[in-house]
Amino acid sequence: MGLWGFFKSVVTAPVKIVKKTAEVVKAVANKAKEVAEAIIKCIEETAELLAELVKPPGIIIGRPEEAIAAAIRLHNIVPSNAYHFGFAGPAKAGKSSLLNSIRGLQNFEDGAAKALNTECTYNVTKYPWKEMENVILVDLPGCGTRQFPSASYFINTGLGAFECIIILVEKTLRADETALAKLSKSINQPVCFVRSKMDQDLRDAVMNEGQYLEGQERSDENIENAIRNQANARHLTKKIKDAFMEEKAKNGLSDIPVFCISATATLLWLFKDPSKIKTVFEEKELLQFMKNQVVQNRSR
Ligand SMILES: Nc1nc2c(ncn2[C@@H]2O[C@H](COP(=O)(O)OP(=O)(O)OP(=O)(O)O)[C@@H](O)[C@H]2O)c(=O)[nH]1
Ligand SMILES: [Mg+2]
Repeated sequence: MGLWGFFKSVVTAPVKIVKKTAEVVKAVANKAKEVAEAIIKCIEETAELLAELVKPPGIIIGRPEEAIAAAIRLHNIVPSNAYHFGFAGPAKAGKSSLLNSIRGLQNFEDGAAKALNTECTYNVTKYPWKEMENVILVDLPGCGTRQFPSASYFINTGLGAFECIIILVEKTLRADETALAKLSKSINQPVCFVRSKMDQDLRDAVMNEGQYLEGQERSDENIENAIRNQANARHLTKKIKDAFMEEKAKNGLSDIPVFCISATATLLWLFKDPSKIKTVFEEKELLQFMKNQVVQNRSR
């Protein structure tokens, strides 16, 4: 069965999200083989996630009633009616941008969550994922600010009500994020760390640190080639991930996954025009994680 046939068989209502698949596959086919294959895997993972999300939600398994009752009151949501994915973490780590990218929106577009260097998210806001009414992406303010101190962030933002929490992290894992993850774990809530902006890191590594250019002239062409090189993206991802693994282990959080991704350079274009993707990071793994939580933690 071809890719298009595969989509058709697993996705019905939200098919628009992947409706341009035939053109997409053609565009992808023109890219370097390794990147093209990785993009196709991301698209497949998206289709599988969507196929799970079109099913009626059912009940969340294993979450203590009392732990989420207050949070449900706070958000006026009923978890058995919808899947809610919460995007939490420190200020400016890329929460709103990731949410927008998954919705296929650039930060400046109508309907996108505000995500600018100069503008912060101050309220908990729910966004539907495309036309799927039962899938809500929840944009949260940054934690550890004067308005949202870390100690009360989990309770005050009602994080316990959500399907799972995606904690965006900055360059290193800090006490605020580890505390959030521990609270989430304590109520059997799935949680993961996401290190976004990997496109920026790869660009910085090449342009400012001279990495991945060994023995080559620093010409614009060589720099651009190094940024478009999947082996370099893979190498940098491993390096950053290894550092996080160590931090997680020190904090007793080895079981919580970390995904290194680029929201604006990969996920956004995956949902808009995959031919624009330069390299992939761990976007497929993040989508896979979201799917697995829905499969494992719902009684349907
Ligand atoms: N290059 C690049 N820039 C990104 C990425 N994700 C976010 N940014 C930029 O980082 C800045 C902050 O992103 P936001 O999405 O507003 O971060 P936030 O965590 O929602 O911020 P607050 O709501 O204020 O806490 C913006 O200028 C984004 O354009 C990414 O994956 N790649
Ligand atoms: Mg924000």
